[in-house]
Amino acid sequence: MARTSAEAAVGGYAILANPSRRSDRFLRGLEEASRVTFVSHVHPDPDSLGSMLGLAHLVETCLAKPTRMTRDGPISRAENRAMVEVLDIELLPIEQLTWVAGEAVVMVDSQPNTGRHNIDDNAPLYAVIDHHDTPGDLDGVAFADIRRRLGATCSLVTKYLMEQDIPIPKRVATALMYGIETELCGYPREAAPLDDSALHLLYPLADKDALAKIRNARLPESYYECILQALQSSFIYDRLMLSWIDDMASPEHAAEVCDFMMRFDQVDWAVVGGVYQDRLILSVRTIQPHAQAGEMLRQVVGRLGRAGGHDRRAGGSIYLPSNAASAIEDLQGDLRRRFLRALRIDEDTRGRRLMPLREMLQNLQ
Ligand SMILES: [Mn+2]
Repeated sequence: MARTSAEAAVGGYAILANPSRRSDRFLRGLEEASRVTFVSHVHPDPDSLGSMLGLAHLVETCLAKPTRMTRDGPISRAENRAMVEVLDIELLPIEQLTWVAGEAVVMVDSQPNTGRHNIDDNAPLYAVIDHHDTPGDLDGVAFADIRRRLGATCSLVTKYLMEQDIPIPKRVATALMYGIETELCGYPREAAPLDDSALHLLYPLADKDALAKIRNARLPESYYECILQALQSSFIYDRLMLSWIDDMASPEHAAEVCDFMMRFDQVDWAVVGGVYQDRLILSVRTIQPHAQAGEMLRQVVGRLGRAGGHDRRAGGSIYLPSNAASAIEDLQGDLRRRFLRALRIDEDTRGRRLMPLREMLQNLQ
C-alpha cells in the first residue's frame, strides 16, 4: 500500500487528495524543484540531523528528486559525531554549496535571521520547518510549519512520513528517534502528544544497537577538563548556579556541562559560560516549567550577542573583542548582574562557592 502511494506521488497529484495536510502542501511546492537541499542551524544536533534525513527520505520517495544534506560548522558533541558515523550520514559543508537552477532549500530546526546560520542570503529558501520559540524572518518563505509546543522537529517530520504512508527505513527511524529522544527524554522534559506518538511509531523500527553506540559515545579529555573548571568556578546565588569555563575545545561543551550542573538539587537554574575561540558560549537550563528560558536569555544577552531556545533550555553566544582575562572577567560580572536581575534575585546576594576554595587546595595535597 505504501509503495502505491509513493508511485502515485511521482506521477503527480494522485495522493494530494487532502490539501489541508501540511505534508501534501510541502510536497506540492517541491514538484517543480530540480533538487532539494536541506540546511539547519550551526553545529547541527540530532534533531537537525534526523529532520534532514527524514525529509530527504520523504522527498526522494514521494517525488523522486535528488537531495543534499548539509552541515553548518563542525559537529562537536561526542554523541552527535557518533550519530553521523554510525548512521553514515553524508553532510556537505555549508560553505561548499552552490545552487543550480530550480533548486529548493528547506531549513529545519531553526529559522532565518536568528543568527544561527552561515548560509548565504541568496539561498533559494522554499520552506522552514521548526519548533523553536526564537522567531525568525519568514518573509518570502513559501512554506512554513512552526510548532512551538512541539518537543522536536523530528516529531513533525515523522508525522509527514506517517501522513504520506511510506515505509521508514531502519536508518531513518533510528535518526528520527534519537533526534526526538535527545530533545525530550532528558530532564527537563518538554514534550507534546505528537512527540510521544512519533516515538511510539519509531521505536520498533529503530536499530537498537546503533542507538546504544550513539548514546554511549566515548568522551574526549576536554570534556573532563571543562567539568573540572566548571566545578571550581561555580557560584550559587539563591536558586541560580553560575559556572565559567576559560577555554573550551568545542562550543558544545557549555551545553554538556550545563546538563550536568542542572542536576544539582539546590538550584532551579544552571548557567554555564565558556570561552570558545573569540566567543563566550552561554548555556541555560532550568527545572521550572514554562520558564521561557529562551526569552530570558535573549533579554540577558540583549545587544551583546545572540540567544534563543525553549521553555527550559537556551543557548547563546557573545563576540569577545578581546580574550584578555580582565575583559572576560568584566563581561562575566556584567552577565552575572543581568542574570540576577532577570531572575529577580537580589543583586547584593553574595555568591557561595559550590566547592569551597579550602577544600580544593586540600585536595591538591
Ligand atoms: Mn530541535
